[in-house]
Amino acid sequence: MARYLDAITHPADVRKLSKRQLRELAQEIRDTIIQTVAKQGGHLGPNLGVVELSIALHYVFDSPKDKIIWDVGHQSYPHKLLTGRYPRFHTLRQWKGISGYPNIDESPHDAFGTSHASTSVSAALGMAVARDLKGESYHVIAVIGDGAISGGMSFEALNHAGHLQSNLIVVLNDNEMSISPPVGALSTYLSTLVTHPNYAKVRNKVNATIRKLPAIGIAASEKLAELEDTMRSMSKEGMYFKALGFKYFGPVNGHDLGGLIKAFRNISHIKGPILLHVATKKGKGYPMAEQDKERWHGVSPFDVNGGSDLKKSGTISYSSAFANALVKLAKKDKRIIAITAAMPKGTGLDIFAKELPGRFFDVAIAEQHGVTFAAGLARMGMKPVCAIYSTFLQRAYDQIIHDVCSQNLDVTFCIDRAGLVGEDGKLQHGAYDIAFLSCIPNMVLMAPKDEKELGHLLKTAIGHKGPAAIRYPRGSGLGVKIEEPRKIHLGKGEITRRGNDVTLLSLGTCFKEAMEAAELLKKEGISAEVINARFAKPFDETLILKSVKKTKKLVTIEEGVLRGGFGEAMESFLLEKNIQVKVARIGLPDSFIDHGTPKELKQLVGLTAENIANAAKSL
Ligand SMILES: Cc1ncc(C[n+]2csc(CCOP(=O)(O)OP(=O)(O)O)c2C)c(N)n1
Repeated sequence: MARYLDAITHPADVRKLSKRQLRELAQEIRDTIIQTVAKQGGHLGPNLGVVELSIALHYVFDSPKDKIIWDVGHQSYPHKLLTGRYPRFHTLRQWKGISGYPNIDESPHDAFGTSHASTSVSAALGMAVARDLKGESYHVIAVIGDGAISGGMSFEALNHAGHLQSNLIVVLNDNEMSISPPVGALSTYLSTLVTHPNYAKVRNKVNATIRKLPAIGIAASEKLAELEDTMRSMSKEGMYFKALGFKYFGPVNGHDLGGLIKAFRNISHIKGPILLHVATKKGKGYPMAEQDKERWHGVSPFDVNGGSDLKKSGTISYSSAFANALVKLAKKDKRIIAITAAMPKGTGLDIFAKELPGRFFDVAIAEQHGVTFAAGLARMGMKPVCAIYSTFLQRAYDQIIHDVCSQNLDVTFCIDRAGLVGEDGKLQHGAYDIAFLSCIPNMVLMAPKDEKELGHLLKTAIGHKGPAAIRYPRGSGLGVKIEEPRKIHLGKGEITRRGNDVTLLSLGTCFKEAMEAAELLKKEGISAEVINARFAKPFDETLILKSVKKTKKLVTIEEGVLRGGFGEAMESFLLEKNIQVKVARIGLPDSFIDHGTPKELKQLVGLTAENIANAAKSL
């Protein structure tokens, strides 16, 4: 039983509470989030940091009439709890349960779906312009972190918003952290605003002026002019935003509920684009998360008291296997450079950064820049390796084509989280990379069957003159013994089990399910040949042709979309060769796949040994 949350079915219920009750509500929200994330995993630090901010937003603004857009959306748990979703919150990130991100199909209060960084100001501006064109009246508020605001799209959106001068509120949630420490001049600039000796003076002056504004609905022109004068007098503070055409306020303390409510109330009267700079503490209220912000950004289920990870696997992850192999190769070849876009820990490159700091670059949340930066390095004879999650590489598509592949530059893409990622859901699955990379001229695309082969393919990719990509999944490897990375002949697959009746051709780590399917088929007297394709492009034409000419039946297996995928390429290849083969393709459907456990999702799409065996039998 929750004292307050049980009674909050709509944000209007929040407005009925006294200041003391709001503070108690904040504690209840924190407790609920800690308990739920400890059980289910999810984003902890980002949500604990925005509890007061979320309460104040819903206290002052009138969602769903007013639109609140959460950038990335990983910090939307308090918002979900304040908008009637407490009764279902225990289903967070579970199949058919509450999503870990805003989702327009989940609630009218989720004004815009998010998951990738730096989209909120663009979406908010679009909504503000639609409102004005339709002659409507409501507030549009984008809440964006200091990490996400450094992404290119945010610059573009601020630039455009400053030009249009539409009424728009951007709340900068500045906790001085991305997932890892933020990178770049903008974050240095923001922290000078928060830590400047004048901060307290400036903040008091701004707050005092904001507080002097009359209550909602009363004409406030004189006070507004005074406020704008105050702002103008603060020559340096917020200069960056002012130069872009925004009115800058802050920084205000993001954990002072009363102060936040006043600030929101009063800026809601001001016309044009406004930026309210709010200083928050990531992990606020859970001491371990306050201390180690990176570790507690996003977590697996954990023990609330001791903080230990309850799901720790004894097997090395693909990310670590990749990073270890890269360090080995880079120690022998000075041209190798490692690049991440704000994911040093997630990609395993923190290992590389420790060993070879001079050749490690975190470019911030800037996948597009990261890829073209790599192209520049490659043009000058270096061997850059971009480790980017499949879903975030989508951002850099034109850069891959225009800057890397068209010039046949020597960039290696290490595509982590390829395939289904599980609980993070539909906008984080690495579903499309096979389809979107294999159609680009000059691109080589590979996928290892296990963590040992990942090292071999990495050496192959770096040794190849031209662009090459390796895709590998989230999570732990199969537990095979790692060997010294060795080069594999480009485009060579391998037969891992001989058979005569059907060919099971798998790309990547679905190899495991393919081998298990062959065992199941054996029990039914069917002899399956299993091929580990290794290469989606160029693929092993000779090996595949030889096998299907014998078996006349082919099942392709891939953890990527079927449309434009590996199986489709096989079908058109066989058609071109005029070879009659019955084909079944297993992979991801032409629909967005929601959140759930990896096991549930694999079952849903049929990436299981049983389904592969059934497909083979149906042929
Ligand atoms: C395009 C893209 N790249 C990378 C990520 C992974 N990512 C999720 S949250 C995050 C950090 C965001 O930092 P900030 O905006 O400051 O929010 P905070 O978590 O600190 O509240 C990153 C890099 C992403 N969501 N989108």
